Amino acid sequence: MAQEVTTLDAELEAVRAEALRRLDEVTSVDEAAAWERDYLGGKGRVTQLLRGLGSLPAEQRPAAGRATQALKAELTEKYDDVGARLKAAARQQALAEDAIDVTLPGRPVIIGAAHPISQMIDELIEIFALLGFQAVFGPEVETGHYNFDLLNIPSDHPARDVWDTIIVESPNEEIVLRTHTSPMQARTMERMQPPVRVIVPGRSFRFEAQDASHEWMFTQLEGLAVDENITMADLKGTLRELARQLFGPTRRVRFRCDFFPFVEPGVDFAVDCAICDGQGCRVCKHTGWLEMGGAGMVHPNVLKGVGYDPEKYTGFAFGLGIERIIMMKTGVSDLRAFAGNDVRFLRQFARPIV
Ligand code: FA5
Repeated sequence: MAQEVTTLDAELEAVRAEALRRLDEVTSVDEAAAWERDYLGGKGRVTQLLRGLGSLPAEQRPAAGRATQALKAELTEKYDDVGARLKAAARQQALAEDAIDVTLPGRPVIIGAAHPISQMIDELIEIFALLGFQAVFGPEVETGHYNFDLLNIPSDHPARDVWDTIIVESPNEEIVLRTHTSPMQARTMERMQPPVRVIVPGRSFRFEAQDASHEWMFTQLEGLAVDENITMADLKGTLRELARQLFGPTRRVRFRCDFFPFVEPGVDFAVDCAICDGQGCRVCKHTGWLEMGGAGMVHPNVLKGVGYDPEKYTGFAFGLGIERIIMMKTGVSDLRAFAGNDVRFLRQFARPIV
């Protein structure tokens, strides 16, 4: 009997010594969990000893039970101490790794910006809103009917060849990429009765060789005003005001005769160069003038074509190149840069978003 107790005491002491030695070697939360499994878990050494108590003679069980429970309590306490210490150390380390150095400079935030053409369209819309014009938008893929016929350019008219048209294949109808924003003249007049005052910003397309001032895709701004008693003086006043708003209050505007089938009379209009004050420079090609676009009084045939009475109503129209305006304002010398998607170029025009 005494033999068995002695054996159990020796075993308890052996388990204790081994457990404490191994606990001393534990350096991580994972290792501590493994230690607990080995000694205190369901199949752990101390649990096995407790289960074995039942096989002892009844009179020995109380003392053996107390001794084994005492071991369990001691090991549990030691394990809790070590576990708490390791958890605290792990948390400290995680905090140290996640620490933010608030004295470091912030990372720059790259914010997108509107394309210079979009910015100019916005500016033009604002200028014309003050002059009583409303902005409308139209399709970039057009029928020959709107792009030509209703603009007094019938299919046998030689002027139809002037616009180098990109034709979209279609067996039944002539479909083109609009060569200018002028088709929106007829589309607008078909939809509304005078007084009409609209501008139409938008892309236009021509089958044209590209160079520093020509692109196959470019942006125009169309203008149209139709009412009773509209005269050439209204056209000139409107374009002069546009030039001053864009380039400064002292700018002068020049009108010279030109031909467009949908206006009569037709003019081209230019503004004196704001960069050299009309003295002649690289941007104005030493002429002192910058060409802005074409204009004129709406041709009576165009008014008739949309059902307006040309005896009652008159109107003016103009069309200008938006890239060219930006070039005049900024001195950019190659129009191809606008569609080139080089962010270094585009970034120069970025305005803070407010
Ligand atoms: C027209 O397109 C007429 N629809 C303008 C018009 C409207 C006249 C209403 C009368 C009444 P034009 O082909 O000249 O006209 O083009 C007008 C402007 O568009 C030009 O002055 C130029 O600034 C711009 N433009 C024309 N072709 C190109 C091109 N290939 N690349 C860049 N800009 C162009």
